[in-house]
Amino acid sequence: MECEDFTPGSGRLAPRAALRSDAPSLDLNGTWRFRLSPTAGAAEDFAAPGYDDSSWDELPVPAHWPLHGHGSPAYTNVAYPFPIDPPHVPTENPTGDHRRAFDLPDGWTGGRLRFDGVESYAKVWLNGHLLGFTTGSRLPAEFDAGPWLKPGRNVLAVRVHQWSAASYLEDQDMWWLPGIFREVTLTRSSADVFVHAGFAGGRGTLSFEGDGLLSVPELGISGLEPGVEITAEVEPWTAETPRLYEAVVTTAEESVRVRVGFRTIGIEDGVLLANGRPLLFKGVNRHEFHPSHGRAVPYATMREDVLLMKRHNINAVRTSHYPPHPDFLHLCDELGLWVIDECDLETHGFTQVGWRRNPSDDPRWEEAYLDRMRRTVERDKNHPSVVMWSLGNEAGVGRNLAAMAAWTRERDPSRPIHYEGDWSCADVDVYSRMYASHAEVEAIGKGVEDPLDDPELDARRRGMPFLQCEYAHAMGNGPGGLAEYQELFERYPRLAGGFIWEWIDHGLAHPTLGYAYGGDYGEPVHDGNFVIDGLVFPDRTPSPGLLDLKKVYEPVAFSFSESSVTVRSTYGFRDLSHLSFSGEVEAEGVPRAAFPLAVPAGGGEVKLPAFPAEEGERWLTVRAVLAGDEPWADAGHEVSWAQVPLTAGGTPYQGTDDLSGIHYRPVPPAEESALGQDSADGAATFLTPATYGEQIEVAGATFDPVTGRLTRLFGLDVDGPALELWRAPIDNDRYSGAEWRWRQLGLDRLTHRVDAVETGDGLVVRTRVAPAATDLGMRVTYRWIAVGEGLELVVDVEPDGEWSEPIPRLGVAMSLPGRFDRVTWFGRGPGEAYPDTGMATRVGRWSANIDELQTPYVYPQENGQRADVRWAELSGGGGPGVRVTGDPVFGLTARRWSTADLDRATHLPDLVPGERVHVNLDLAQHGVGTAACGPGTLPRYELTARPATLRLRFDPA
Ligand code: IPT
Repeated sequence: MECEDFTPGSGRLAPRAALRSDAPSLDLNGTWRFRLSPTAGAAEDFAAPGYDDSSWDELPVPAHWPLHGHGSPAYTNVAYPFPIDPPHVPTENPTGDHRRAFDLPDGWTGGRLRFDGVESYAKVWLNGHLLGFTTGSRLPAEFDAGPWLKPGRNVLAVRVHQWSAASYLEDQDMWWLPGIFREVTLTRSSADVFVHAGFAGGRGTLSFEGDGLLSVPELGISGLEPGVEITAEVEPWTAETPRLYEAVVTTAEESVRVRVGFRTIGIEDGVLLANGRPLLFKGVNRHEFHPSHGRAVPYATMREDVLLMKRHNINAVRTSHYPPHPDFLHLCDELGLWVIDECDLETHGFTQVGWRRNPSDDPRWEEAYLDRMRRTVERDKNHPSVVMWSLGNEAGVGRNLAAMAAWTRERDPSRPIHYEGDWSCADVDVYSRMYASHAEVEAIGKGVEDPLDDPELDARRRGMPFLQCEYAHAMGNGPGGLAEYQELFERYPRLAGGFIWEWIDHGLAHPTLGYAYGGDYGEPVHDGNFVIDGLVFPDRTPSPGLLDLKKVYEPVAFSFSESSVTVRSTYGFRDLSHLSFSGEVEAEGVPRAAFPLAVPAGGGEVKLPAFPAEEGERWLTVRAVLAGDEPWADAGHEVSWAQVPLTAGGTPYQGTDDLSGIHYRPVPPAEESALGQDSADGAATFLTPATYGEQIEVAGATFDPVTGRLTRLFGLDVDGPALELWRAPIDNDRYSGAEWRWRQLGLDRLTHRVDAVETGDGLVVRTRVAPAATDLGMRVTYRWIAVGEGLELVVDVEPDGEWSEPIPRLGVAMSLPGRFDRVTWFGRGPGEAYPDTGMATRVGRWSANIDELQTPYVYPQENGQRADVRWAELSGGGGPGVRVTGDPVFGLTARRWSTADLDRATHLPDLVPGERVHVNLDLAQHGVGTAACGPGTLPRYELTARPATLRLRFDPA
């Protein structure tokens, strides 16, 4: 088959820059005629201008045909969804024939047909004449249309094969989505320019390659000839200060506009520099994705991505794993993001056959590799935002990668070259890794990483800056460990930061499943929900992970003394004069005082007002917000903040304890309980066994004498708090094997044996909680006593047997009538928090309804815990409420389904509200980590089985 050729294309014109030209162009997007064939070999008669396509369907261009009712999407991560036998592809090769007629405006001559993106192989005819073919899905291709254009009506025909030899080079972790998914244009522009704009020693340098003359009216530059370098007084471009100058290059045929940003990227002493200053990437990996349109992303959506990134303190993007739509880079220039522009290349699936026949080292593929790199660099070379070229992702090692690097270095020596897949770094300028642990990143930061075998390569690599092109896998609940990475990135100059994996969940809108992931279209080979691992949900709602990232990436840091706050800027390229600062004091979450803070542009120590002495919990919150509108956010947008508790004397607390609350700290051994002291022989001193058949009453509560369970509380029908060790596994639990071990252990099916139910001043229920088929268990004693109108509960937990590994959760679960729908609490909020997440949350008084407490992870899993809750009131439905108070704090979740329901669900619509409200009151949870891909929970956030005490109080409210 011709689509099984190693050659990347034929008939195409040399690649050139994506430019804004005044030359006429004709937009050929819109409604085309479309026909899908199951194999590649159908007759090509449809290319003839007179062919009757009236029986064909209609299809929009740009689009992926599987998202318009023709065939289905398919998702694989590493695996190829076809047998590995390059360059061959299956006979079952969905093939989309596309046709459209267009009228040429009067007087039009010549022009190029430009395709900005077609997956994976396109063969193009104009008026029945074959123009050629192209591969390289996320790269542009231009054909000379001139000789075949006719006045009046013209007919364009394009045959697109889903599978081709090129598919072997496009094994990125994403949906396989064939189609003409970017614009088609007929343009009379043919210009190419390469503008070189640097910034060094406080001045800009400017020159260009190409034809014509360049002018920059704002700088008084006009008539600059190619190859002549001039200097100018300019403001530099940085992602923080994206200053652009409009340049025009005029040739005899056309004028092209290029927005010039003056900046120089360098590496000195192993430190990555921009304009001579250290450059720290606070980055994300961005795939192009829209839940209805796939990679045919509307402009407004690209803009939304950039705005969201800017508003969440993200300053960099790796365009994983292909060049994005050209407009995305214009937005990065304009709004300010550093970009690693990655070539459209991945051959990851060869890893599953021991990298045998990997195209990266096979000379027959060299031209295809070089073609992809040339088209990347030529298209995007004028963007100041693009500060590094990346050869691709996960393509193993080999000569073709070296050839790409050599060509790139020659063509554009101004930008460092990146590629992660070859740890020897033989062909690149920066040392890059993915998912390295904190410990390894620290070793690299210190320059004491394990050596390479080759001393020369080792010495070279040791002199390179380091970045994590992927880290902190944002799949489901999480990622944990962000703050600890950032601390390292900011501490060691060699570390140039990193890029979270990844920006968005690629969940496809589905009529019954909510969002679809791998397997939902019946794919025989797929990788399930591994495609749902973003910082924003498919509809771009920020997940808690993005909110945490915003906090971790914030550019202003605060520290407190007894009378002042010290403000430190971590901006690299601007001062603090665009921010306004203020402080606020809340007592138990109720505002008490608010005041402005006069912070110098360079930061520094600022005196705090004197706060009166007062008992009770008070917090001082300081904030930095935009003083005026920025192109990416309005005045008032919060950039950074910090909180500190006030002592009773009214000064910021200076101790080292985390007074925000639990944020899980090791559970101290069970303390002596004030309730029902046990005597040495284990018998209660003041308690007597309950009598069978008689309900037990303690204050406003009724207990079952057999199970010891609370059945009624303040007149409400409740199902009493009982120990639970289980959480609906999060993705990091599932993919790390922890879920499997926990299920083996039976933590999801605990039995509760009641050993004694004793009454006296209160009630004591002694139990042993354990799964079947093992001798491990927990001895759990519940002690209830009346306090005022309410009840106090002390739960003592004592592990029984050899518990050798972390447990997911330690807490009690109860249920309330379904009429409850609102929770007001004092603790961390407003969002969810787990031991190693929730940096975005702050101590305050919050209120939400039960639906709002749920985090809609596309794959349902444990979510929505409010941490460090001092007290919470559950109310609603017109009846009395309940107040739960922690001593000192507890973790709270409230849901309309049980943990078991959440555990069983695989898509959001599976979660159907039931009759009850299920409430978890937790002492601790195991950390979240990032083990779905990368390191697990850091040891300090592990929850291990050990003696523990949970103290709660219930009051009518
Ligand atoms: C890494 C890939 O580069 C990325 O595309 C994505 O698949 C990620 O994994 C997982 O979501 S590669 C992996 C072997 C570390």
